[in-house]
Amino acid sequence: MSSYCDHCSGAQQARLEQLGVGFEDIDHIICLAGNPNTGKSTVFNALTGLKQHTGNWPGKTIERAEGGFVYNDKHYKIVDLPGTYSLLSASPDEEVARDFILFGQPDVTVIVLDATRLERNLNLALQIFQITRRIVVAVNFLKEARSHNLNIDLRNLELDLGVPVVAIEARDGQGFAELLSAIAKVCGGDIVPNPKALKLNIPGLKGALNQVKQLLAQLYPQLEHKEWIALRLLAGDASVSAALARGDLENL
Ligand SMILES: Nc1nc2c(ncn2[C@@H]2O[C@H](COP(=O)(O)OP(=O)(O)OP(=O)(O)O)[C@@H](O)[C@H]2O)c(=O)[nH]1
Ligand SMILES: [Mg+2]
Repeated sequence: MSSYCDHCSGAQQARLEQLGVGFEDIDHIICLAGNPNTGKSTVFNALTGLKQHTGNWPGKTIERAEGGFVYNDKHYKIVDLPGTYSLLSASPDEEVARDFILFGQPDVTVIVLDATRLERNLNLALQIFQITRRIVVAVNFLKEARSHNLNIDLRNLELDLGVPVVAIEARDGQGFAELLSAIAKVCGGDIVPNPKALKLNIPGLKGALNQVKQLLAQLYPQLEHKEWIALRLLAGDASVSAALARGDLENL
């Protein structure tokens, strides 16, 4: 497999214009996901400037921040998701992040990782891999990691994950040209990420999954992401079954 960073090294100089939301003709919607305190909002602020819109997520007291920017003549809307450790439990933050990645139809989900806590951060990343393939990983806090003698081999990480991986120093504004280039390439189909899925070698799981998927297809023909939802139902995920029963997942 070729390295996505080969593409990134030829990154065009970012021609970044910052716009508030509300402009027409958005070409792409992207979102920022990751554990708490990985630098998502720092990236968001750097890309959107001060022209951003904040409000609450519908029906929740969780802040929703979205903004816009133009990169290489394409208009992007970017949504800053709440930081979460997982997408699996019923906390409102996790519900917001999960539902947006599932149903907000982002063209790219940028997963911001903290290099000093890579293993814990990858837990969430692998959960996102189960939902969408359109992923760019941005590794932040690399300087801090180095100062703790943690040397992260980004090229191998990229090969292992199967998605573009870029290094950023969000607070210093470094790495954004490469990040924007990777986002644009995934949006435009020049890079097709191939996220490595967890192998589910559990006897009988495949058959059970197919049965639940068939049932879902009968009951909720419009429902997207049936495989992921079936998997969560089999895992006994109370929040997903409640959302399904309420019709929330179907209507999103
Ligand atoms: N040293 C260093 N600090 C950073 C960097 N990027 C962000 N920070 C700091 O890390 C802290 C958290 O950054 P945020 O951007 O708020 O993180 P977040 O991911 O939005 O956090 P939540 O919204 O709580 O999930 C802030 O104090 C930032 O200034 C970086 O590249 N280097
Ligand atoms: Mg934030």
